[in-house]
Amino acid sequence: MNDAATEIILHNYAQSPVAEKVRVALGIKRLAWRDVEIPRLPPKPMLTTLTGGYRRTPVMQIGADIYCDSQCILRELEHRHPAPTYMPTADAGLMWCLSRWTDGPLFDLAVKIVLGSAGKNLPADFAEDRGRLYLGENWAEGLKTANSQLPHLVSQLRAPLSWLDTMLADGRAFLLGDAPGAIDAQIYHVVWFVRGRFSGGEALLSEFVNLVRWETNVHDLGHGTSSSMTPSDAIDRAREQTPVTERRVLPNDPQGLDIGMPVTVSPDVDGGEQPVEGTVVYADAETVAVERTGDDVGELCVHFPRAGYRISLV
Ligand SMILES: N[C@@H](CCC(=O)N[C@@H](CS)C(=O)NCC(=O)O)C(=O)O
Repeated sequence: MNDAATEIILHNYAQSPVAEKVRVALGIKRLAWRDVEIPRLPPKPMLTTLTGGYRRTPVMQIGADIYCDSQCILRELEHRHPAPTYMPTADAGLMWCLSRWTDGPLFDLAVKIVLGSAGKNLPADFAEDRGRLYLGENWAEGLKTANSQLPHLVSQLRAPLSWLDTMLADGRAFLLGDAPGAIDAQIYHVVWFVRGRFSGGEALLSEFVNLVRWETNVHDLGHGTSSSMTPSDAIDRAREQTPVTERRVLPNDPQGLDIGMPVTVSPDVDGGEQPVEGTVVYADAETVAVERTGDDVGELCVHFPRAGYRISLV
């Protein structure tokens, strides 16, 4: 396969903590990738042309295959580039389970701390977009609650930080030992977000010297090697390539999914997001991939995690 078919393209922006998770993950595997900058706020027409409506950050593209959500992205990177592995111990299953907590409740807590502490300093359009995405329809109320409960919210974050700090006191370089793993990136992105965007972040983290040493180790892994690409070149790439996803649905699918079945897929949270429409190409316990034909881009295959996503039959 030529470079165009296999080159990793990451649609992201610098300030995104979830993109930082994936950039660190690219660094762990020392991969080369193309960096497409996307807007921080919708509309994101060049991105949604590829995804069919999914608007979150980041999204990975390889040829005409589009991978939504960092969970799905890390899994695909591990599949295509197995060494060095994201799972350096024999506990991969437990690590995936733990990542449901880092990517869900832990990240949501950090978002509440960052948005709640920023209060009136948040630009109105940003507050409205992220408020609705993370705090539901009553987001304005949610922001006030987060602001008034800030000390409590910080106490909820301080506990896991203290557990990790105690564990790291044995001098290990990374959470699982000498080698970095996916879980380092999955916890690091929350610490990076809190340090960079919560006004009390520095003070909170300074309590944890072992965690700060680990943070430096993860930071020093770098982000692999990136070079920029324009959004329109990424769209051209998708048009010129064809999806490589295998057509297969594993038995015992709880939703009775089958190849060719029309479905919609969206994050299983109340974020007011547009579901992606397509027909099932691949489904197993952890992934679903749907085929769609996009304006200007032809046939694409869009991949999502099963855990955390809702598939509706149409
Ligand atoms: N579960 C998703 C979460 C992605 C997410 O919420 N990303 C944030 C940025 S850090 C986002 O999309 N914010 C709104 C935006 O970028 O438009 C993942 O792991 O990729």
